[in-house]
Amino acid sequence: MKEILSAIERAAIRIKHEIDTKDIEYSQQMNSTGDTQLQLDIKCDLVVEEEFTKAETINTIVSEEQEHSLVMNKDAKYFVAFDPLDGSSLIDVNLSVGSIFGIYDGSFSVKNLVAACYVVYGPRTELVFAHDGEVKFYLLQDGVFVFVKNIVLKEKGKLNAPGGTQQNWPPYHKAMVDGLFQEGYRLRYSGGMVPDLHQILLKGGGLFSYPSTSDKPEGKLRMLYEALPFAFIFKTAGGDQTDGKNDLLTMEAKHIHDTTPCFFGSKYEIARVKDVYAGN
Ligand code: FDP
Repeated sequence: MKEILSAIERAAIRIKHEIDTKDIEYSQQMNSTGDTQLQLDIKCDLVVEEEFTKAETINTIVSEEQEHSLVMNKDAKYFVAFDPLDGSSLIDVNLSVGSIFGIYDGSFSVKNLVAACYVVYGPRTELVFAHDGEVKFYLLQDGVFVFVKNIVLKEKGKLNAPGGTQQNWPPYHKAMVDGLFQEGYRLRYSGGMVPDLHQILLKGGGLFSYPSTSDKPEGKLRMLYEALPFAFIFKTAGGDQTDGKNDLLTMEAKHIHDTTPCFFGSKYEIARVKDVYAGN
């Protein structure tokens, strides 16, 4: 696991450099989910793959930017799914973006998810790693990721980050989001999953939602390298998560790029989501 974390750290330092220096141009290619790739997406994907090639404990990788999985060491223990540059549609307006990693032991089954990690590239580069019952928060200082603190969520937060196009939300979802605002929750939504969830984790709690919508009934966010790693991180930090009806950490992806509706937050807000969704 240490070897994988070191590979992620090396990749993150290189990705930060690419973000700071590379031109923002679209390629002619589309990724597995039909988004036109930026040249930066392709470069960041290559960077992660190169760093993971050096890790002997990695068996197979899945990337958002690659249609198929790639076997690296067929007898090795870990299977790693990643999104090398999440939120890349925010790059041209200079908002924060991130990388997300789900680390599975033995296969890409959710029951084998043993660690999760993300990196936020903002004014500062920060890394969060959940493993062995702890969520550790690191800050990049002078080329080294320095441990800052463990992240632990409060029972109830103050932030509300509602994703998706409102016009396409189910009415009960809209009522739930409005209800939280009426309770005093404040809107905090940039459109980047990594910084939006990072904010909720560091400010102690709140709700991030990306529901099933009329245009995307299966949600938008990808299971193996977006929803499940964050479900693992929120659960480990003492918060909770759901797809509305089910615990995300019991849900198997049928295909490596499957999506799911998802909700992450502190316990109070997730109990509210389950309550509302159970009646609909
Ligand atoms: P993006 O399309 O910019 O890559 O991963 C997809 C994602 O960003 C998430 O980071 C983000 O939370 C979500 O899509 C935003 O979608 P909406 O604009 O539909 O809310």
